[in-house]
Amino acid sequence: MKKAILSFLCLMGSGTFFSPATAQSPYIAKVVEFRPAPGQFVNELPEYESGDTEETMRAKAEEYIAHNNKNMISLGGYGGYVVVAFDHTIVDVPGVCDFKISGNAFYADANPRPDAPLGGSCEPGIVMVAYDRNRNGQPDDDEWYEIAGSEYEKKETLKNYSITYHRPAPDHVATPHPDNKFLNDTTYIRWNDNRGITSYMPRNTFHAQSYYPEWIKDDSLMFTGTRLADNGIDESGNGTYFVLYAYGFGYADNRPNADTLSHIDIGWAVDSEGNPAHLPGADFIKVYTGVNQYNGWLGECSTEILGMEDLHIDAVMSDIHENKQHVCNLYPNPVKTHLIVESNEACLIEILSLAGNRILQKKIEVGTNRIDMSGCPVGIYLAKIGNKSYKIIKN
Ligand SMILES: [Ca+2]
Ligand SMILES: [Ca+2]
Ligand SMILES: [Ca+2]
Repeated sequence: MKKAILSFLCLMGSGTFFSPATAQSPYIAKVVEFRPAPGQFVNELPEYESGDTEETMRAKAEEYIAHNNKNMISLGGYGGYVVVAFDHTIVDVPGVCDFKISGNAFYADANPRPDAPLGGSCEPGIVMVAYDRNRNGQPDDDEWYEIAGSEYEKKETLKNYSITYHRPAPDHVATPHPDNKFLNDTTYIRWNDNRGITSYMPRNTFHAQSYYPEWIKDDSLMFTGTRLADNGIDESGNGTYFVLYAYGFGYADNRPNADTLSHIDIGWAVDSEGNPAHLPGADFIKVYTGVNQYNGWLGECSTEILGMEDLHIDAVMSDIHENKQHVCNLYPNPVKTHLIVESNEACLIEILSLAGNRILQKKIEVGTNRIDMSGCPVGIYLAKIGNKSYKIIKN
């Protein structure tokens, strides 16, 4: 008996253990950084008040979108971004989407023809993920990986696009549009990009507040990233009716929240060379407005965010193989009947009781394996796969 306890303690010492799933929240725990580009909803969503700083605006953005609060923040024009953190690592369960981002995208036609392009107000944001490799809870030295959505490989998608916006001078004089009564300043926010273009974000009559983030002290703001092709089309031909079309998948605020095409798979993450990142999961998510387009009276394309959600809070990040050799995921936790084991390697799994007794031993294959635990009493078990062990809760 002594020997059994001793070997169990050794197992405890060498294993990787996880808190019960109930301790974790599926929603955003923290806004790490909020830096919108200029835009017609900036200084309103969230509201800027005199004296606000980068920190107080970060806290306001957090109050808006963390913990399923579901208030809306706007990232402004191209490049504006928000970085959020969760209270756990969102596990990349192989082959399925792992989290969703809620925005305010909608289709103009609620019942479109099956063959019709889906459009309305779709304002796609590029999604990036980071895994907290040094486990310090901060997105510091951790590499960011882009979610390669449906447009990633297209030639119209610009990589390493940079834009700089300039705060209007205090003595700035507005230039109203000669024909469009809704645009009261066509030279409002000057911007230039790294493709040699200089242009302006106009001001419209619907939003009278400053469009440049008031709490930012710098007189210019630079953003760099991937730029998607323009998705807005003036269907009227006379500037009265713009439709902003949805891209396929892999973007924020691009598909209505109820559409599963708004869900994101961490498995789509790629490094800066476009190679699959093979992350065990994501601790931090960044979203930035991915289109640089001004759609007449509708204003600039701006990604909006209401919240994010881990789609499988019970998934267990069981094994973190930095060498990318053996990847294994176990879920759900707690287990009701079957433990699901996704493995990229054929190997043995052993289930042990807390007393160290072997309950079962089974060979698992590459892919999805279902381990029947319906005959096991409620309690805590250890799954041993290769030289790693994982805590399993059976209820
Ligand atoms: Ca996945
Ligand atoms: Ca870190
Ligand atoms: Ca939007």
